[in-house]
Amino acid sequence: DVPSTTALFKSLNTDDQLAVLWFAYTEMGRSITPAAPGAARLQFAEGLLTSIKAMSHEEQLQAMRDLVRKVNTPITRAYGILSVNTKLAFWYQLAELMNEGAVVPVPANYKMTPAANAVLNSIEKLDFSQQITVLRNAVIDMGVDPLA
Ligand code: 45D
Repeated sequence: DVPSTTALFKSLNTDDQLAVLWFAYTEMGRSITPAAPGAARLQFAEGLLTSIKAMSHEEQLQAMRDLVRKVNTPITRAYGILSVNTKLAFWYQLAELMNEGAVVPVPANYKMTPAANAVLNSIEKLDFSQQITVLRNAVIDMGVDPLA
């Protein structure tokens, strides 16, 4: 269910969390698109996406790891003030940019760890709205809330 899948996700290490998000995106991508990850919402993440696009691949990966690990940086603080749906739309947009080659790709031969794979399987067993809830739970605590 949603709580156990969320807990499993949060127990993963940083790279496993990024990998699960990536493969969830590649599998959900087509079903998410009609729901149109809030083009309007993305205006609030535009500056953040622009900064990330300007980075080297290495820095892009580091920025994403910092978000997962809640390392305090200008990027993670900018993320921290976004609403949860904008956070999701931001991750979705990053994944699209990965597809376009503007953001560091997952290596073609990358194999998920068994732990990451177990979480992805458990996400796949949920219905679409539950999957979205798990993803919201996954991204809501990432980054740093500058007001906290
Ligand atoms: O070398 O607004 C590894 C709705 C290690 C509607 C790596 C919605 C090895 C309302 C870490 C693997 C609710 C539908 C490298 C929105 C290595 C609304 C790199 C929902 C390079 C927004 C890994 C939207 C990397 C939804 C770079 C459901 C991984 C959106 C990067 C869902 C992973 C979005 C990324 C999802 C994953 C986005 C960027 C699932 C993004 C996933």
